[in-house]
Amino acid sequence: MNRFFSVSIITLTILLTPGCSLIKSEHTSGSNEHITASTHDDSHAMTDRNINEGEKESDSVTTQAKLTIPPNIKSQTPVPLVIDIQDKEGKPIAKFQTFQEQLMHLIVVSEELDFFNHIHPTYKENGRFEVETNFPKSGNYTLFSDYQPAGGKERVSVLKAQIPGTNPSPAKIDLNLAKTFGDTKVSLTFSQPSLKVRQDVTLMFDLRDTATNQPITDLQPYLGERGHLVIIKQSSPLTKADYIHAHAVKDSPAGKVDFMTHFSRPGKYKVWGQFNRNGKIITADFWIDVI
Ligand SMILES: [Cu+2]
Repeated sequence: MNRFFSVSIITLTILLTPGCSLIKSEHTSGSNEHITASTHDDSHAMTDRNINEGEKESDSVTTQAKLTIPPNIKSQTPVPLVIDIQDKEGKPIAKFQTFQEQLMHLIVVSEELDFFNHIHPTYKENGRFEVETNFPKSGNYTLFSDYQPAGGKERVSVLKAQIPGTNPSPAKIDLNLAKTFGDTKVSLTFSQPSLKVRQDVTLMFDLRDTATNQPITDLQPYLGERGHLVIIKQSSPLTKADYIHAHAVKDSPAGKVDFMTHFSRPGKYKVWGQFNRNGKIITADFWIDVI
């Protein structure tokens, strides 16, 4: 453990209630000059009714995720990440439930949302998960760690890492909804003429083979579903409230994958749809505007 140190942020995640999450962030100070974590406070005011409604006693456990990475990390070099899931007192949470075929889903994004990585840390023991990732450039990164303690609900803890160097320029926002990703042409349409807050909306992905322009016929389940969609609101700094993981609608015609979701705040959002074409994962990313 000597050459490891803790990145200076611990996020306490309390009670994920459906459609509404309550987060308490606790910040400890870091001592390393090469990596710091930005502080943020994404506490939400919620009523007692929301907190208690439908919550079982067994799920009232507060969990926190702690990220440990080696000092002097560089961009474009594999970085070993250690994520410890603990209760409020810092005792390891030892048992997790598999959901979407994994014990933990980890989404790593750059603060500008131009980099996205969806990886699955390996569970060691005593609440510890390990994985390697690559940070492509200097700047701030947010890691959304998605896990489900045994007997509890799915939780998302937010972790931060910083790669030293020049600050990257802000993302260029391209609202084009049709793009080609290798041998797949992907276009995105919506159930409504425009995406409005506080409405249930369906995001519809149409996947065609680049060579034939016909709907793809080799779509396989990816992590047990027709596709996965991660949606993150453009914000600085990024917080738990900016993260949405949408589930694919079960039935849709060949070459089409639909996701239902809901936006509570207006703004620019980046979406990453992930699909399995015969073992090859396609990540189709788009910017969308919610009014
Ligand atoms: Cu995953």
